[in-house]
Amino acid sequence: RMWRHSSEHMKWNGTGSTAHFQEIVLERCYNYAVQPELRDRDCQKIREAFRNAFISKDPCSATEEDYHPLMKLVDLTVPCDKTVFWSKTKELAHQYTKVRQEMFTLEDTLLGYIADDLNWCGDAGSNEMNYQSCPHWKKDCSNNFVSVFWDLVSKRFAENACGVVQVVLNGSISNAFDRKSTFGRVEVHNLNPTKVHTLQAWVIHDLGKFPSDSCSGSSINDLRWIIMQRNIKFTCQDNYSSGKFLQCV
Ligand code: 2NF
Repeated sequence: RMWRHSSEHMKWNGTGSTAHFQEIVLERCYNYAVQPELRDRDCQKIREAFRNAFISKDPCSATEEDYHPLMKLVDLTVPCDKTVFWSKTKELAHQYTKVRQEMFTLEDTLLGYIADDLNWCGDAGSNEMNYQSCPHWKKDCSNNFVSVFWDLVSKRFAENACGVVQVVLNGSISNAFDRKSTFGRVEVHNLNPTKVHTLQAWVIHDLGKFPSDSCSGSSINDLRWIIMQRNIKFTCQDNYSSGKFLQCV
């Protein structure tokens, strides 16, 4: 019976929930200090709302509504001109906002900070998390709780952006702009043209062996076209190495 129980928990192709998920969520919530104005947050409530979003539910039937109680507790707003999106450049974008402390990636907001690099899922008919396996977003189901979470918080983060917003893109891959990425699929389409004046793209060329894409390449032209169709100004800078980007910008 024990054996059967554990094999049922190995049914998915993705990594299981992060060990000590509840404790990590609580600890990160208490430790978060990037936006000190959020000091009145109720971390116990946040942890509980996060857990209630997915616990005892079919891990392949996540919806945005599951996260609404959590979203009500946590503000994803950053000051105008301070938003930084990224795609295939996570580490560099985080180094950048560490140097420029007034700039924010999603992971510099409370909810992004809490959830970054964590994995979570439960099971219908159980009030435990599944630490053995969780649905893989490609091999099992796209409407898993982790993917739905990142799509939703990325959407809210983009909707809240204003002024001049930045995106850090990887010029060492053939499609620096990828329509299927979260940036291309969610964030670009949820910028509010009445609030966002300009999207400023940085195409960084030394994140792999060879420069493969640039501001004049076809993927960035796709992005330029989508942004201009949405009545937002587009600017692009390339010939930046990551070192020069971190120093000069
Ligand atoms: O984990 C995060 N912190 C995260 C995940 C997804 C999206 C952050 N985001 C937000 C950030 F704010 C960025 O502005 O979206 C932007 C980055 O997403 P991207 O998809 O454009 O960039 P990638 O480098 O391609 O992916 C980022 C990470 O998310 C995973 C992917 O494997 C990588 O680890 N990822 C992408 N799409 C999905 C998905 N549908 C996904 N994981 C699960 N389901």
